[in-house]
Amino acid sequence: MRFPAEPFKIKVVEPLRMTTQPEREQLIREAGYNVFNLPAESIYIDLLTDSGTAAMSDRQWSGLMVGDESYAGSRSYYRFEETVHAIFGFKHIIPTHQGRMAENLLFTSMVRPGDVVPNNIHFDTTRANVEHNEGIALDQVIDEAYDPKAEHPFKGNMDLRKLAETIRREGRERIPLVMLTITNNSGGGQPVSLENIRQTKLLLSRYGIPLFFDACRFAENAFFIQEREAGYQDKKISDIVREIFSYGDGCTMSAKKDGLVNIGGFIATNDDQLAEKITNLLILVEGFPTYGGLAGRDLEAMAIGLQEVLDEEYLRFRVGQVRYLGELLDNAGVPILKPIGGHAVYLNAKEFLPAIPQEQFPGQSLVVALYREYGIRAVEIGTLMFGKKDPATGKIICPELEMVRLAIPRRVYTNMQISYVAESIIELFRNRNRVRGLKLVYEAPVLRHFTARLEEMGS
Ligand code: PM9
Repeated sequence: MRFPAEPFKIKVVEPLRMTTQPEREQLIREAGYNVFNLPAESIYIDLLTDSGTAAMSDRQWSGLMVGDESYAGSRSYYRFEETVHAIFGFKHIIPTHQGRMAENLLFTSMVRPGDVVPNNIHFDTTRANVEHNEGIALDQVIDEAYDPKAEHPFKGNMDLRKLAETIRREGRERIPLVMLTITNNSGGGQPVSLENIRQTKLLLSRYGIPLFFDACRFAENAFFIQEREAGYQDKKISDIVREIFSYGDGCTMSAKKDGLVNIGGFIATNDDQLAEKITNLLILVEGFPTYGGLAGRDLEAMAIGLQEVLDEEYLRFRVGQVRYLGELLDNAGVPILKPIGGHAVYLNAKEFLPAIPQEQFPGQSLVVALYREYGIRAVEIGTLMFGKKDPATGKIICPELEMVRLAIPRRVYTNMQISYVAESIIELFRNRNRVRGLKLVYEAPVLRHFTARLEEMGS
């Protein structure tokens, strides 16, 4: 079967309220045309993020009931530690409440001012945590990643020539670690091949530089390796995962993605000294090492989720559902980023709304139209998120890519709801001349997209 049907049945339902177009018209105006300001109850299909939005299984919910809430030495911690060790193979497992705390502890322990941290592409929180420690976050992904039409099977790959040149230029002493984000979220949820991981490790071993994974979507990355990389078609996902991490010295993890939980994360490392440093910091800012800012029940749910995510039926459905949405849109001529990634479909807003100049936020205009017309919430990754004012001229400097991300929560929406999303976008594409541009009326000095307020042009 090309697009697998749901490998689960629904035991608990959460009713969705259908709002009317006039209601949404008023709500989006009151929200300053920023979907972060909308009440979630007014949304029919919420594709803002795939992070912390998964539906837990009956096994995970029953795990919550047997969570051990002891302050120290909790049974749930040992179960969690054993599971993470079995899946990833690392020696020290340190729980955190989510991914960015793992990044904060890792970089605080490893990065000194002026250090350089290469990655395929840093996710926002990774970059911010490197910079918070006065380090320089460098993106070294292959060039194809920046071409929305390039059909590379492993578009998240590290460019080894760029990385080798960085090491030569900066010197080993200024590079405390290199990261690989699997899958590469900021480049469209694109995977990294095992060959590229192996070669990255080989290069770094020559200089003794540690390799860490940003492992949020590790199982989806392993699925793409099984599907696309020669020699891996008959390998089990769990074996592919073990091989990926065998080339790493550690990882950070936001379990809100491939951990199938609503909160949780961890750092893993083989380095005894680093683990000790991180653990001492953890006690200061998160909690005792056997709970790390989580409840015992969260550790139980995370341990079960990390096992469930390796199920091949689940992964075939998961990646298949994202692909289903992408192909429905592509077949109708809607411009999307290719190939379709593991957790999201990205609309190319520049091509979707060619009549709206980039200074008038075509990505955000598309996001607004999707909510107002159909009750769908997506997120802009374009001029509102990354555009900057030139201090000399006052003109907006626009990013190269103007995208809208439709991130699919795990096990939450049925294929029928996904069809509704596709049909809505196709209809909007046919009526795209009606969509109006936007202008900014308020922006915060940093991360402006979260709180910005806008108005429609000509209003
Ligand atoms: N990613 C996403 O929507 C959550 C919100 S971001 C403001 O894609 C990677 C590759 C991520 C990621 C979160 C984090 C941080 C690290 N790396 O949200 O702190 O995609 O658990 O994880 C979001 P936490």
